[in-house]
Amino acid sequence: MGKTALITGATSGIGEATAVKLAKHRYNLILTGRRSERLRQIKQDLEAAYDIDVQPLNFDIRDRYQCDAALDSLPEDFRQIDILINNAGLAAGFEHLDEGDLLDWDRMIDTNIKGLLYITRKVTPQMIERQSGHIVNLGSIAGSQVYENGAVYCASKHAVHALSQGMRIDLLRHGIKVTEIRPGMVETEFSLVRFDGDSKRAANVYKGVKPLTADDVARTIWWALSQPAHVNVNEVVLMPVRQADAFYTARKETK
Ligand code: NDP
Ligand code: 8X3
Repeated sequence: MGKTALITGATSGIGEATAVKLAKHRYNLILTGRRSERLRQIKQDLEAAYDIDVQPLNFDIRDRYQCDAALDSLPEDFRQIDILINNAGLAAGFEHLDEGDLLDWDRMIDTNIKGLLYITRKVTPQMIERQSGHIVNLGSIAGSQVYENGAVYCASKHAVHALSQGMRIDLLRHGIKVTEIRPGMVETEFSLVRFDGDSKRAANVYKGVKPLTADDVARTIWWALSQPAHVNVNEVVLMPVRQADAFYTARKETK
């Protein structure tokens, strides 16, 4: 029986790229997300290309009962989860706090913080039982910097930063590794979601700069996962060359 990784938010972007990377390294995969057709297609593609089994789990991570039911439904062969990639997340909206949409705030807090907690709470007991496992959380540079119009998203990633440190401390005595991956701008569906499908506004985010790709992040996740047993990568901050941090980006002139 090979090793198994659970990746939340595997229907696009970083989660999907990480699924491909781990499939290449012969991990069986549990892939989650709300878009069931995409999960079905990814399962089909990965099982055809690699000698692995993929178990799709179609649920909304904001709902703790759906999280429990989905994980409880796993077949016996998928119950030992060696790697958990807490990736599902989003930014919704881009305005000053006094004009923010409360539904957007709920979406971000419920997905990025509470969803991550629900899944982690469900998966860690069996890692503790085996005294082994590796949890990778998708943080962000927004986990230590706050920019205008992004207060709630940044707060949610500050929470991921705090939770990553807390998990590392609480799981230390069980030999469970915890890594936080904290990228700058990555071109995925992230900006399209943030701007509610406005592709022009989304494209503007990356104007004049070559952003990271989802595969760049997946490669970094694999690097952290493939260290020797006694080595833990606590965190990685990964940036496009022309972006220094949340505030300084050197954009090339474009027509
Ligand atoms: P994408 O929008 O491409 O992917 C987001 C994934 O999260 C999708 O698979 C989506 O699946 C899933 N997701 C969102 N909401 C829910 C939900 N309620 N229930 C279940 N799954 C959900 O964005 P990225 O790949 O860029 O984002 C992945 C992570 O990386 C996020 O945590 C993001 O904050 C972080 N990040 C992104 C950066 C960037 O610039 N792109 C930079 C730094 C961090 P579905 O819609 O099918 O449910
Ligand atoms: C996503 C990167 O800079 O848009 O976490 O917050 S940023």
